[in-house]
Amino acid sequence: MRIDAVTIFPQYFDALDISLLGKAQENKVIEFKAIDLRDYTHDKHKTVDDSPYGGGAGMLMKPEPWGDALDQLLNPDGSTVLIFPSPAGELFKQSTARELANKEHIVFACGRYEGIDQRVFDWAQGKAEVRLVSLGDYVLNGGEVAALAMIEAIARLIPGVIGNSESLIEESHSDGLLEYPSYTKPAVWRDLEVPEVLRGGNHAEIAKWRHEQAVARTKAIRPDLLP
Ligand code: JDK
Repeated sequence: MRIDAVTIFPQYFDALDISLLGKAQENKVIEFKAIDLRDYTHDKHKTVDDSPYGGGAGMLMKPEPWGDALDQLLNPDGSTVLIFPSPAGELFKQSTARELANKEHIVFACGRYEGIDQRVFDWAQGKAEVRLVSLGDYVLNGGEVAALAMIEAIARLIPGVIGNSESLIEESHSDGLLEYPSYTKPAVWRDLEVPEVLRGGNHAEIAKWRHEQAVARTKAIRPDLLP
């Protein structure tokens, strides 16, 4: 899988060289590149923004640098998935990550200011599979942090990125419930004991207890996740 990110702040994506994703890049399991949008400007000041037609507060991103950058990046056969992180997009979910983990090439177009000229989205339709995707219902300063979170959620589903694939199998059996509580040694810490059932070694009983805990937590904290 190849992932590109177009941005005026490529340094954000240095974080992808750390830990499991860094290892996955070294092993050529994933290939990641951050592209500086300013490399596709043609004026002395490398301008990427301008004021909005019709008025209003703030600045917008000009279409020309986006067009020139994406001309270079999108597969000519239309097979690239082009993701615009946006507070106005579809919500990014685990199911979105699963779907995107099967793609050969994803480009994240990371806007700044108040966003990007609408014609960039309109032009890209037909040249790629275009998706506006929101990380959640809050406003960030740009698309970079949202893209980083999505990249991490997608990449960890690719075989060979996470060492312990049993972790992923267990996740897939969690039925969309919140996690059950987990414990490690010591058995007693600051007068707090690890629940007896987990120390008994009865695996059927442990599985039942964990499921009950997950359901109770979900009911209390995220009832919207229950059927
Ligand atoms: C990409 C720019 C910042 C965008 C205007 C008016 C009410 C705000 C600032 N999940 C998520 N949250 N935020 C993003 C995201 C923000 C971005 C960009 C992604 C590019 N910004 C920005 C829009 C406004 N808008 C209506 C909400 C202000 C993704």
